[in-house]
Amino acid sequence: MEELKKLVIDGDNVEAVDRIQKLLAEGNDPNDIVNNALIPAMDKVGELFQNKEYFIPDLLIAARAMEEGMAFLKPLLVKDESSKSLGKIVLGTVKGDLHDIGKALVGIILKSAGFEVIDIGIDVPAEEFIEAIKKHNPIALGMCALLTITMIEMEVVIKAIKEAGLRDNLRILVGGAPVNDDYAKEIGADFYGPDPTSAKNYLLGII
Ligand code: B12
Repeated sequence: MEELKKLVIDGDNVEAVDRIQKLLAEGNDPNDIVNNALIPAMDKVGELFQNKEYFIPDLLIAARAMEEGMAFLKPLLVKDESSKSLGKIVLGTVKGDLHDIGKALVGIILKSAGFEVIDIGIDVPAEEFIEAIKKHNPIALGMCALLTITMIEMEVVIKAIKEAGLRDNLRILVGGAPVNDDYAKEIGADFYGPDPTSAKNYLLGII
């Protein structure tokens, strides 16, 4: 696990996927690989970036290694999609924000729990959230923001949802590193989750 973590930090995507294959062959659980190696690796990358030891290209190549690792593990984390859906969830990262990894992980875990996940991507403006809610009629919306300057978009989206008359039957979940419980309450979201499992448990509790 430590080796895999280092490979992701170094951005060595080829070796990282190779190491994941070895860990799986040794009998490791795919969830443990995500939680004990991939996520801590990105935390370390963030720390290096903050300390100015890493720059944008370093972030990008580490993110690529993380994404390729996740793409490899995804089929093992997601349950048989033919089973009946527990409900639709629309997921997106707010306008101005290009961070994809955390949201994608939330999507994988919710899918594996049996929800139908409609991931509408990154840099999503309020109008596109509204369109997706109208089109898919989900039981919940999950919004992600990783930047302090983009988290305010979550409030914009919630206001637009209210104005469009779509708030009543919709649970709104928010997450991402700068977001917390107080902020979620302040903007009128229903739930703040620090990780995908808390979101999954919340949703399982409301259906
Ligand atoms: C990888 C990364 C990037 C990559 C993203 C690639 C990609 N495809 O996603 C790239 C290089 C593009 C990038 C760009 C930038 N980044 Co950046 N990035 C990161 C980094 C290192 C890791 C983020 C990550 O993927 N973490 C791993 C995932 C699994 O964790 P997560 O996203 O937090 O998600 C978890 C939870 O939060 C939760 N969750 C997430 N979403 C949701 C949603 C719901 C509904 C729920 C319930 C839960 C939930 O579950 C997830 C799994 O546990 C972080 C540092 C960090 N430690 O967060 C900086 C960081 C977020 N970036 C930062 C910055 C400053 C930038 C840039 C502005 C840099 C620049 N000068 O250009 C740009 C902004 C671009 C933009 N407009 O968005 C800062 C933000 C500071 C701030 N507070 O505003 C950070 C914190 C780095 C730092 N320490 O300074 N970045």
